[in-house]
Amino acid sequence: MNNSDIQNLYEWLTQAECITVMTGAGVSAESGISTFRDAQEGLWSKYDPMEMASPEGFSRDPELVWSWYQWRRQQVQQASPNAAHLGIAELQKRLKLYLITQNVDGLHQQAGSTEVIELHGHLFENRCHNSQCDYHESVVDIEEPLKRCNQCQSAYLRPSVVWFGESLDASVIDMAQKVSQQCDLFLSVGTSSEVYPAAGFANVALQAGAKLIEINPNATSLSSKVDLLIAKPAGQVFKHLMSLFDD
Ligand code: BV8
Repeated sequence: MNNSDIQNLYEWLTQAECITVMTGAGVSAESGISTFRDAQEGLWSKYDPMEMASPEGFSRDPELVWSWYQWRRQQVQQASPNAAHLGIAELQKRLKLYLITQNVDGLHQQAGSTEVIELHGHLFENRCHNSQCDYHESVVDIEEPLKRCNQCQSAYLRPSVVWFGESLDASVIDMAQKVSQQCDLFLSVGTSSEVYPAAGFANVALQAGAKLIEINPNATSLSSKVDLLIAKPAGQVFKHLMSLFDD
């Protein structure tokens, strides 16, 4: 691990007034959760996640999409937060730090992070697919088969996540916009920076004069704009970084 990168990261974090962190699926990779663009595993390898995480995909084959989410819930239930989740949670206790995530796995909260801005909803909640019906469940049975809403009987239950082509909650967008505008240091961790509006918040921070750091083993469309690029797995970076806070 390139010590000067981690030393710079440590110095920029401790000198910053206000930090905003944006995470994507890559921050959960070292917890054993496949990212969105990695080849899906086993049974799911022949399906396109972009297709399944969409209302069209659900309407076309609700059983298939429901089973995919139940499989993902089982994958997440067997996973634990890794050093990146734990490091970000610890930094939140020591520094003025806001956390935006595209992930729906809840691992940031499990690691101890609070006030997590979940752009794309939460995997372990269900809601009715009929937008006129307000039925939702905050406890899910990961073995339960696809079922119709108990309240309206007209639509199937589906996970309370934001699918491609669906709008994000306006208040969540406002919060993410605000914390991206007011930070002087923005960290993009484990995201391909391809999904909008999530990928736009780094540019909001840039326009507001913030310094940008990207932590990702692979180059992204953001990489050419950042002030510090750490092309390493997030878990390794945060493990090393947090040892500097302990010195
Ligand atoms: C919207 C929840 C307004 C579900 C997700 C046509 C029609 C409609 C919309 C659009 C359209 N064309 C474009 C759009 C906009 C669309 C979009 O951005 N599409 C992209 C593909 C171009 N966005 C939307 O639809 C959004 N809504 O715009 O509403 C609207 C409404 C109607 C009509 C028009 C507009 C909604 C987007 C939300 C979709 N839901 N998740 C679920 O999870 O099942 S997004 C999904 O992708 C996940 O949340 C995931 O997090 C996210 C982004 O991906 P990443 O997190 O970046 O993950 P990815 O796999 O891509 O990359 C992982 C990265 O980690 C890699 O770079 C890898 O190198 C790195 N990595 C790997 N290991 C590590 C690592 N990094 C660090 N450490 C490691 N160890």
